[in-house]
Amino acid sequence: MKFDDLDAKMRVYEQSLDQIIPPGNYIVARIDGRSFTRLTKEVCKFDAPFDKDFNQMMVETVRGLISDAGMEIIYGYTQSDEISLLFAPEAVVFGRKVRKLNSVLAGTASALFSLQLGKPAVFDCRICPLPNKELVKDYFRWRMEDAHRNCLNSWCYWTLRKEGKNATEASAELEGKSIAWKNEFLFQRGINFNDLPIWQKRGVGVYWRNYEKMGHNPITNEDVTAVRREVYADFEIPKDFVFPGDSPRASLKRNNNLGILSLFWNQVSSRCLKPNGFEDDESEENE
Ligand SMILES: Nc1nc2c(ncn2[C@@H]2O[C@H](COP(=O)(O)OP(=O)(O)OP(=O)(O)O)[C@@H](O)[C@H]2O)c(=O)[nH]1
Ligand SMILES: [Mg+2]
Repeated sequence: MKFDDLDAKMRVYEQSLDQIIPPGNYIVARIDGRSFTRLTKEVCKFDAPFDKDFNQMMVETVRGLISDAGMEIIYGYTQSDEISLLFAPEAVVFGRKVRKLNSVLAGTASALFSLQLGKPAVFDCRICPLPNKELVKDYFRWRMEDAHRNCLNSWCYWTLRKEGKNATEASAELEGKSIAWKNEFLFQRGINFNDLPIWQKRGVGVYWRNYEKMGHNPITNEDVTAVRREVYADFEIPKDFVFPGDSPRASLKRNNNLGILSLFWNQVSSRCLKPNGFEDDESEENE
């Protein structure tokens, strides 16, 4: 058989499971750490229930994914070991092929997170096509409510563990208990659930925004203000999901909340990732 004939014959099988997200649908990808219960408790021993460094690595992973302009991601969100990414509705990334999105997103997230951790870590990915904006809002409301429930449960669980209960005893004690009971349980131990950091209760939003940067024009000898873009990590997202672009928070103020690892990310991206298609995340709009 000639190569061209063999090629055509085999491609039919290779492409037999290909799926494409139909135009007009929003694409949402959810990336989730594989066996992160073991990774966070045995391999690395991160603080429980919440570890700031672990969360920062997740945030930097989202930042890295969004910084790849070719991906057309308009909003990123992370809580626990998961990341949700919203693509522009008209996105043509990878021809909207499900297998390509799943494999590249899982691979990229795994690489970005592993580089920060210094150990191999693996993420899976699933694609969720959403036919309208309302469902996109519902999707993010769902993940935020999941974060809220997990936050309350894990604070109770780890409080019991720190009091000496083993895993089975702690789970059994919380079985069937109401939200009010859990709040009271924490309150009696000096933890006011309402006062816990918002990133623990709702997760973290990551998106492009503009900011003003002061500069000096040596020719005119004048101070000038330039508008630049950055991938901003919002650790205090509002209770209700605000659709990207509708956000009053996409302001021009410089934020001081940039991740401590963004410096690390800039170094990694310039050393390792730019040759493979990652672009500068500081495009100048108005000098
Ligand atoms: N110590 C610690 N653990 C965390 C933190 N954030 C998330 N995790 C853990 O990450 C795990 C995420 O849960 P799952 O995704 O359901 O469990 P998994 O073990 O990753 O299992 P699969 O996703 O099915 O592979 C839970 O065990 C969380 O406790 C953190 O800040 N500190
Ligand atoms: Mg997981």
